[in-house]
Amino acid sequence: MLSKIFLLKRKNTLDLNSLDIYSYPEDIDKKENKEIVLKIIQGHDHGSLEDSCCKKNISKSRAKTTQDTSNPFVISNPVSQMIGNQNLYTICINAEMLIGLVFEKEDNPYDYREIFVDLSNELLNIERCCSFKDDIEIENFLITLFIDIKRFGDETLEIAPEVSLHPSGLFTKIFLFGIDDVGKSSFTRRVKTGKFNENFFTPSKRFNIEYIQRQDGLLSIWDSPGQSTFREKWLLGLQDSNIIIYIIDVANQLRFNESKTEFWKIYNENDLEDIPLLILGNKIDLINHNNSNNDEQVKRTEKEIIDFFEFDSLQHNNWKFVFTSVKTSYNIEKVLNTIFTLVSA
Ligand SMILES: Nc1nc2c(ncn2[C@@H]2O[C@H](COP(=O)(O)OP(=O)(O)OP(=O)(O)O)[C@@H](O)[C@H]2O)c(=O)[nH]1
Ligand SMILES: [Mg+2]
Repeated sequence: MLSKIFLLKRKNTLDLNSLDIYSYPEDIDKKENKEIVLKIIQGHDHGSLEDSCCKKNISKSRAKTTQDTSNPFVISNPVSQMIGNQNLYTICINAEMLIGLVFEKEDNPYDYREIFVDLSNELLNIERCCSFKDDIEIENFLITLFIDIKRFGDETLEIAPEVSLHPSGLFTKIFLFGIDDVGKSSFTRRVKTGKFNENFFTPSKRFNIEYIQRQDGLLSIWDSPGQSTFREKWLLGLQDSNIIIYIIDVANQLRFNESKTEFWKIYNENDLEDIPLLILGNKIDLINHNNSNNDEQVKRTEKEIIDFFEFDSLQHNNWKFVFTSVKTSYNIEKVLNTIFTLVSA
């Protein structure tokens, strides 16, 4: 389990005794022992934080990007180090700073290789959340990186062995997509844990893969990130799916157009006719229906949504629309049964 994150940054001098040190949630070395810090820097690819660790990559990147400044931060490959009893994993940024993760002794830092590099790149070069000029900005960046990597470790790594150890019955890969904020991660959590929390989830930044053993077989839910910058990753998760689930937030009509465009973009660009499709109209609890003729209103709303999204024009004979509320659990069990019905049809 990840226990700490730290950042070592050269001040404006080449003197390694004069570094800015940030760490979260605790100091990397309570005794402020400079020796350890120097050993960490030395241990990173025999680096000195002056030139060696990623200078080569920087010059390559500068040569390539004289007009293109899209990736101002060059991120080196992570290096695993054991210093004393500290299990460390460090990357070098722009040959002037090191970011380090501190793990429990029994952890394998290489499990975190991809997430460490991808997330650092995402935060620094896509979201551009930190320019390293301001202490608060640096601290916020470190906390975000720490929380996201820890979440990956807690959720993905602990769950992964279940698949190889206990697969039984039918295996179904579910690709869950939809624009941001519609409830994909909440749905996945509800199915996995039975829980719902109004403000639990931050927007997803990568695929969150959950395995759920049901009587009818093992489900693998690929909960995708819905924000526009991440939608190009959808195609990666779509491969080899047994069913695709598209989620709409029925209470947010202002975003129906955007949701419709994104759905048809994926549908038209890929051969999806043969894959079962389940469309969920989520957050039905937020629509105020008059109790006396609830059923009729629900049917009318369903028709309006299907008309608006033009789902009737799908070249598909194996699709269904179901209203859900992840919040109240309305139709969640029905969705799970429908998944098995559609997949085995
Ligand atoms: N009222 C209501 N709120 C819901 C429901 N499902 C999810 N929410 C809320 O909607 C918000 C967004 O939910 P998420 O599950 O994070 O949405 P997401 O689709 O994973 O969003 P991205 O990860 O950004 O793509 C959260 O505040 C949830 O609590 C629902 O059925 N009813
Ligand atoms: Mg999400």
